Amino acid sequence: MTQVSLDLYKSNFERAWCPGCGNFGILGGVQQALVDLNLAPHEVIICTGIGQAPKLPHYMNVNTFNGLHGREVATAQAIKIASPEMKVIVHAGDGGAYGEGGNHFIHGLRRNVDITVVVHDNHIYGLTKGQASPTTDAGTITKVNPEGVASRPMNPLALAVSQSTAFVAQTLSSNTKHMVEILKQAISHRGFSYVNILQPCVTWDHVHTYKFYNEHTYLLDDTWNPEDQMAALNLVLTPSDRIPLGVIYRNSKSPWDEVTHHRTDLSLHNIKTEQVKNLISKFA
Ligand SMILES: Cc1ncc(C[n+]2csc(CCOP(=O)(O)OP(=O)(O)O)c2C)c(N)n1
Ligand code: SF4
Ligand SMILES: [Mg+2]
Repeated sequence: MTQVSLDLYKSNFERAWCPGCGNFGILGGVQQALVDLNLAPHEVIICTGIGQAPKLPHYMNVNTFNGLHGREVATAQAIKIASPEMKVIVHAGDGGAYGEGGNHFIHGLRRNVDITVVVHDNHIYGLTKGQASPTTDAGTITKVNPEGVASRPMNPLALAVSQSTAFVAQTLSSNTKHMVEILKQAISHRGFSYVNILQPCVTWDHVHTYKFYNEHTYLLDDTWNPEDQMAALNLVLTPSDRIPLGVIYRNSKSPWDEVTHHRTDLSLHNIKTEQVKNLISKFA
């Protein structure tokens, strides 16, 4: 099989992101990961909702389903079940994934359909001009929180580890090498793979800057065992000003298609075929 080239994924659409936005790095990273995995654009579909992060597939040559804000995990699961041969990837913002789509995210973690969910965590609602999202730090002042955000931020990594999610990782939009490696592992892993990408929003968030991440992040090294769930939970629950990057937790539990296949020998495709045959027989 010939090697897929980066040019296949390139598009000429104008990119409506602020200069310096972390989304540029993520766009380059996901394209490189798909090329490294030798996946052609027709084998991949990226599902998104609304936001700055969800614009990503508009700027590359790939199949896209752009649906409602926060509903991207639901559509991605349906597409994967109907088209198991496709690589199905979600790109969502922290607002869409953890706020408006929080319910889909939680149940996606435990349902374990074989999709990859990439969250561009910029700790803010970027598109709608800087309101607090579920991951905004308590005390942050925004236009709608003049006295500071009162709620504590959500801990989505801890949530994912606690639900025995198949693959849980964190990376940084400006560390291309690390991000590409993590995305490749996530896309290749069977089951629900979740990657939280720390992404500076240079317009609305003046705390989580490139400098901040350079000073506060560190790479998990070879001594880290991502199969130790309790250690992973301890890592992401323990308050620290040092932020880990790497595969935090993974397991090889049977994904949804294997579990359901064991329960019935009627695959979705067979059901569809039977229904079509019945319909045809009515009109024959
Ligand atoms: C159900 C619903 N709620 C709210 C909105 C308005 N809305 C669109 S994008 C957005 C915030 C996007 O923030 P995030 O998901 O973090 O993505 P970012 O723009 O930061 O990448 C909101 C509140 C909407 N379109 N639909
Ligand atoms: S508002 Fe923030 S997230 Fe949106 S394009 Fe600008 S820098 Fe990026
Ligand atoms: Mg956001």
